[in-house]
Amino acid sequence: MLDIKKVKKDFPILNQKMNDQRLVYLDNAATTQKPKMVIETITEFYEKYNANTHRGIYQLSEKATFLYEEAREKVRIFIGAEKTEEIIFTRGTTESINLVAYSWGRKNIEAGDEILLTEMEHHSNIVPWQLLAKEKGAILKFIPVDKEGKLNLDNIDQYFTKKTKLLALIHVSNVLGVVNPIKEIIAKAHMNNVPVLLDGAQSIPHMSVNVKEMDCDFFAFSGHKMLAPTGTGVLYAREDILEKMPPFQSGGSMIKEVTMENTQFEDLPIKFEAGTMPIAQVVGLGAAIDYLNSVGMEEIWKHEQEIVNYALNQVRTIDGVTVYGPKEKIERSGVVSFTIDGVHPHDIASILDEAGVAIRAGHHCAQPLLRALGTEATARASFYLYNDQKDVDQLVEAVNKAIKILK
Ligand code: C6P
Repeated sequence: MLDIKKVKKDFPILNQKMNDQRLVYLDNAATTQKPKMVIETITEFYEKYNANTHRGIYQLSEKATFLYEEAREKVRIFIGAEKTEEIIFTRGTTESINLVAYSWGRKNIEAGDEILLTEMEHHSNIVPWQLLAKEKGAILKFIPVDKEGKLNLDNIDQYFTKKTKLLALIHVSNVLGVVNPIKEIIAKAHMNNVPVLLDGAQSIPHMSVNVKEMDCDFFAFSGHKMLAPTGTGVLYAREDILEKMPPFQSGGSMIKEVTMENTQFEDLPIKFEAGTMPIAQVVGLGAAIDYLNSVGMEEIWKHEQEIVNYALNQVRTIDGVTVYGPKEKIERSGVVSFTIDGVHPHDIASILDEAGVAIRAGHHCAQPLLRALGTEATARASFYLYNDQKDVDQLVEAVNKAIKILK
């Protein structure tokens, strides 16, 4: 069992009032709060070790490089990758997916090829492929969701053709918390010789993830959704794939030698890390991984199951509230998306804010999914390891208040 009181104390921002109420932060799918350990690591970095990496022949730079590369090794172990060369630092999930679309996509996708996505995707895993498809004359295909928002996988083989060059899909939905049966989907894709890119933005913060066991070819995620600073993200890809990919951005750092005509690129992973990277933030990501490991990913997942089910049981019984997503009790990450009949979700979020409860309202950057669910916007409460039943109670009380005021 998680000691939530102790966990909460690790997050200074939570120890404050909002509109004279206890702050209840339930927008964790957007970004998470940072524990003291991460904040102190960044401060310590700037106070003691700040220098540019992979360049300086002096101790400070060597120390900064060591800490940066140590964070890469922590990421490697955390996601179960084989080699540190397979871990590329980016600004976040969005940049990781853009890297693949720009570099791998431009090299491998031709006119008439098909890129398979799903209707559940975040815009970050749609728009880069739309741009690539337009440029190359390729075709985007979508695995649909059913009325409840689960992928319709009854006859998954029908989606793969000889022209399918990539399956890019979300691991856990940011709108519904639905966990896709990724191992089965990847096995099917590989049987059809199709590589798979997984958007892990909403899985890696909440559950134990192993890229080797899942057997994905690419795995993209953001540090800031797993307690790390903003400006950090990761692209994992198998070394043999990365070796064949041309650089994404280019300039300083990612080169071995430049003449006026030509450039010899650095080895992996630096080949994909052009310019000065967010060094302190990456070191902070390493500290966030240490923190998550000290709590335990299994414990975090179990705790979120309890909180999300406690929340679902209560929110579902409120008159006039519609909760989106599968009705049966399934494993889902800590997300509850809901609407109140006749009330715009932005109005719900404003009233909840007055009650100290921070949630997100809108389309959650997943408009095709929301349309498939028959709505344009929802209110979304998303939980993390520092949320407890008291937080859910404050949410439910605030929703009831919103109904009284708005209806
Ligand atoms: N979803 C949300 O409130 P970035 O912004 O690059 O760190 O992450 C993009 C992204 C990609 N995939 C999924 C599944 C996501 O949930 C997100 C970010 C936030 O739901 C902000 S829109």
